[in-house]
Amino acid sequence: MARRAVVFAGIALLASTTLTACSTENPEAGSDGGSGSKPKGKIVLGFAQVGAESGWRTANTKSVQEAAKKAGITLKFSDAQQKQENQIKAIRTFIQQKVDVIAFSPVVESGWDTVLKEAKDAGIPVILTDRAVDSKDKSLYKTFLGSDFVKEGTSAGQWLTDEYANSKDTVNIVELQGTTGSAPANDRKAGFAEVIKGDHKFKIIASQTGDFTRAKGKEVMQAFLKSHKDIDVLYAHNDDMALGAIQAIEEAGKQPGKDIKVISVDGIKDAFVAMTEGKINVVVECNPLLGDQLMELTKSVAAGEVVPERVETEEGVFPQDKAKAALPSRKY
Ligand code: GZL
Repeated sequence: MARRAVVFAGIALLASTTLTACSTENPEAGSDGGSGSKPKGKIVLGFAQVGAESGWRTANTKSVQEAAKKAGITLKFSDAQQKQENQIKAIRTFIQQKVDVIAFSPVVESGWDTVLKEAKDAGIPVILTDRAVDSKDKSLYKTFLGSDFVKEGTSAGQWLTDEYANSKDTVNIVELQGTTGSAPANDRKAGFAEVIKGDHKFKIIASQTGDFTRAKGKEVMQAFLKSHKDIDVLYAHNDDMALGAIQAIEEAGKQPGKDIKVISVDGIKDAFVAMTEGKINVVVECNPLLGDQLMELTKSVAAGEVVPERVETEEGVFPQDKAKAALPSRKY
């Protein structure tokens, strides 16, 4: 999937003022203590977050909240606990509250046109951050800020084909997919499959969702280990599932990183520690620190300015031998 990506290089530091308020589970609380009136001159951003399912998500939420405070933007924040109906409800609440801008990370790609049309009819611009929607109507949102998940999948596949370049043996792979229907799960799977399809020695013998969580990642890996005695590689769509799977691998008496090579995505600190311990072989970075860029875009769309259709974050690939040196400077 070729994409015109505009890498948003610099992030202007924003004047700091106080964050007036940030509702937690329920956007009803609002930034004005429920009085209904909006602080004069302040932009009000409604942000509907996916949930708190992973270390990546926690870092992403912290980045958005800190950046809003720094930018002097009033943030109304909601946590959907990984349920689309909760995100839709939060967006409708933001519309009723007449926020200036709505931003959200769609938990899954489909089913957003109706509520996005309601935001458009209310004259409220929408920014997609982190995950994308599959809507054909590009007028329903102003821009997408986040990663190229297909590229992350191809980077994971490229590491594998390099690692086994001189091997003729079959390489049995199990895959822990992210949340079913989500853009990162769909695209990381597609990118990885695209790269390995060129060499028939690579066989994905099992592939199932672990919903981006440690607990589910462990549970599904336990099932994989029970039904497959010949697993060579685990490809996990995020670090939390990889870390859960590592526990299952060790409990099965095998060495993660050696008996079963582990490829992961995100780049949270715990994954770098696991790489220094030899338990993960490579991490493809997915940057959650989108807060400052999101606030820049929020100010621009609130002012009616034209913004790039797509703003991508810059990310790297960290093989195990790079982990020790990189760990001290990891920010999430
Ligand atoms: C990717 C993000 C994914 C992370 C997971 O941008 O949507 O969701 O890879 C997180 O850790 O749960």
